[in-house]
Amino acid sequence: MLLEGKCIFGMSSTPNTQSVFTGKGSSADSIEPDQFLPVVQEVLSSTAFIDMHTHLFSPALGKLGLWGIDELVTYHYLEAEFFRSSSMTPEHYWALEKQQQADVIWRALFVENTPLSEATRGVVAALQAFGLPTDCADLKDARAFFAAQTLDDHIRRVFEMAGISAAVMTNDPLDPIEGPLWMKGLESEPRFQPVLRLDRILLGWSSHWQQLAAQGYEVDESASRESTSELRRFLVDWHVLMRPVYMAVSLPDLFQFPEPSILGKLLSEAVLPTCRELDLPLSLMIGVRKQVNPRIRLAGDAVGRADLRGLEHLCATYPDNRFLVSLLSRENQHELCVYARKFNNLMPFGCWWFLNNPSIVEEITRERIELLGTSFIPQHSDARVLEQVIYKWRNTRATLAPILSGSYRLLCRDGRAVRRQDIEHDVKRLFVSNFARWTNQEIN
Ligand code: RAT
Ligand code: ZN
Repeated sequence: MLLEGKCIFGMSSTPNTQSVFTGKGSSADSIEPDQFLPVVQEVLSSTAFIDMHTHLFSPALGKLGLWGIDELVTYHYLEAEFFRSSSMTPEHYWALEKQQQADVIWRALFVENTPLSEATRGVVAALQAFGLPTDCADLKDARAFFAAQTLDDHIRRVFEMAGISAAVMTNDPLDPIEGPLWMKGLESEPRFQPVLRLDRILLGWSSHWQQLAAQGYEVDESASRESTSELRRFLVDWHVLMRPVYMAVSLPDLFQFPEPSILGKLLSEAVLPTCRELDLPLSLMIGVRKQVNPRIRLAGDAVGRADLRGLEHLCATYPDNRFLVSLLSRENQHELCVYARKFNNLMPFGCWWFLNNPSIVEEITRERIELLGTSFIPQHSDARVLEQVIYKWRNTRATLAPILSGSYRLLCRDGRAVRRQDIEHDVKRLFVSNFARWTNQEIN
């Protein structure tokens, strides 16, 4: 039993009721249990995190980088909710201009209804963070505010408000807008770390191999042996252009490995060996069921439970590859922790997309701490619009604080004192150094 304010063994059946703290926990600087929550909150808010998966873009990538109120309100998470609260058809909605789309969503979700969902509350929180009204009939004031910002200062301010030092991007070399910008050569921007995203290549080879061919790589539709060695050359060349911190792909719930498919071949013969050669981790985001409702476009993807034997095979067969793994199905989360206990080349990360709600984040994070200690990465924002990092990271900190302090209370009850530096070490490991170590980045 935990005695309030005192970190001692209090079990009546325990013969020795004296403090049994030894080693690093025995000093006078140990924290009283009733102080765990405020200290954890303080450490969480004063630690700058690395946001290890977003869809944000550095200013050098121009209009790809989304920010401001119209983008916030037309986030695809909100579009999905809009069609539940409005009779407007998707076809009608897509024919509107961006500002008109934002206006109809604002009216349906924020004026005619109370914005209670996680995604709608996020917009409210972002407005409030800038001192903007949160219950206006229209978006006039918010538009005026964002129009008055200069992007570079705004990014600095937003990162500071979100408590992040860097955002990791998602960069597709075959994106028709993005690819040519990289080919011209882009200055590196430490606040935005590149990632070589491989979805078009790995999942859409039959309609994208021609793009590689046009860039001078000798590839063919059947992904012959020569093609896979040319794909390796392509990846190495793009590594030189982008300097990515990892390679990534989002995979369906039905993903299997090994399998006699183009995906299986490209993974085993090109991507995995190149990741080893370049010493880069591969991020696998598994469980998406693409376009179950194509009428609502980006909002039309769903989730399916995956069979993780493919992941087991990858971790077991390629011990020299490192895998960052996020799974979309809630039902897969416990298995992921178990696999992470078996394979130290597997780093679970984030509570992705439909999982990024406090109730589910809480459940998953508790489970991960209980099974993995601090050897995982609790969250990424997946932000698509710059200001989203403000609310997403605020919510993560708010959800994590009681979970972490609860873990310290249990540890304390079991006989180990906890000091502020222990908490600082743990928070840094979870939100900075696990990722930095995995991606070979120096941290101070
Ligand atoms: O969360 C999202 O915004 C999804 O649409 C996906 O982009 C997902 O995060 C991904 O990276 O594929
Ligand atoms: Zn994403």
